[in-house]
Amino acid sequence: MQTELIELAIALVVLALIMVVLRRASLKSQRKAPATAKERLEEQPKEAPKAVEEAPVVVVKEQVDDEAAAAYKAGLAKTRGGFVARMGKLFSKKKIDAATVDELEEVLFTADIGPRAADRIFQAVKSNMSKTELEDSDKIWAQIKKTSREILSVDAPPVDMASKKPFVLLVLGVNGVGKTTTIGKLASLWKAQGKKILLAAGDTFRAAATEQLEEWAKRAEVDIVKGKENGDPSSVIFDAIKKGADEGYDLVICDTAGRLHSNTGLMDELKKIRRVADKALTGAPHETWMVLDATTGQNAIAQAKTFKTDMQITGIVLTKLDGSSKGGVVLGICDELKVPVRYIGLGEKIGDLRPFDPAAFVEELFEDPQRTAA
Ligand SMILES: Nc1nc2c(ncn2[C@@H]2O[C@H](COP(=O)(O)OP(=O)(O)OP(=O)(O)O)[C@@H](O)[C@H]2O)c(=O)[nH]1
Ligand SMILES: [Mg+2]
Repeated sequence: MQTELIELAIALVVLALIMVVLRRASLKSQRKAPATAKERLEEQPKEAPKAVEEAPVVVVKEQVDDEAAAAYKAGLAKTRGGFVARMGKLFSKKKIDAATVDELEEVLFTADIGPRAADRIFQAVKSNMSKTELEDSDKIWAQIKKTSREILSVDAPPVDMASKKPFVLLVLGVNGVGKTTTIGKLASLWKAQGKKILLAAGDTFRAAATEQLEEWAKRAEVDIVKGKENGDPSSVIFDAIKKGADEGYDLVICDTAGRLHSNTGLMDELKKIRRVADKALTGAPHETWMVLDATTGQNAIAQAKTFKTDMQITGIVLTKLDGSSKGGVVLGICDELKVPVRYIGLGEKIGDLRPFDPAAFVEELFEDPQRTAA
């Protein structure tokens, strides 16, 4: 009897244990599916909110990229509508004859790309392609694009601004080409990349030049060193470079006048600026960029040639492509000067500046609707 009682007690204890285990399991499974939104949020892994935050950023970035691509396309519309459209018309049929190839010569030589670049492209087609290839407009079009890419891809190392502190960039060019505007755009671009930037108002010749640069400095939220009107531009640039070095600036961008009383005067002044910059910081200026106005067509090539002899130009900024059908001049500039185009200006606003990428430029320029439709 006593043994039976003990066995009954053991069975009851086991039963109670089983019930406790079953109850716990049931509670656990209930907790797995949170009932309220708050519970759901609390149950989410720590990374979840981050993913939610990141999503709109991606969308905004895509929008910006789309807008930038559209602005780039629009900026090149006039040039695309010029000599590129004339070539596109020639090659709008798939199969063409020898006469069409000869017409290409005329279009190239009357385009604003300079005779050397025109000849280089024409010879790449006429002399380097087989008879059967010359009947195929797609092949010719591809050859024109390939040669243009080659002309534009001037062999030059990328600008390493971090290699010097401060890195000194001298900007020059004839009057009205867009030097001051370009400096404002560059300052804004590089400031957004986290650089500490100082502008030097080296155009003391024109009354409003300093105020104009000051306005750009405000827009780009960077600092500026100014001199007196009709003062010595070299001394402004000297002071700016010294300040740049003393106060830990990453970059000093120097504006210069585009016109003096005579052109010889301008060249001498610019040479003096170079010497003085080197005195302020040995090796400065580290880059000298010439700004050229695309609307002036082949005149831009002539200007660059004149300056290159005396001024050791290391880069070109081609402005006003948005207002010109003569943007093909960039081919002539690269071919004749062998100086890389660093940036292109596509409008008057602070964001209307793009780094120059030969492959992307050729793709945009030669995207001809007439050929695409053919
Ligand atoms: N459409 C267009 N206009 C531009 C561009 N870049 C500059 N400009 C305009 O060109 C004009 C001259 O620009 P500035 O920056 O003053 O030229 P600058 O070379 O400094 O002129 P100077 O100081 O007189 O030698 C201004 O009206 C600018 O807005 C561009 O890429 N596109
Ligand atoms: Mg200016």
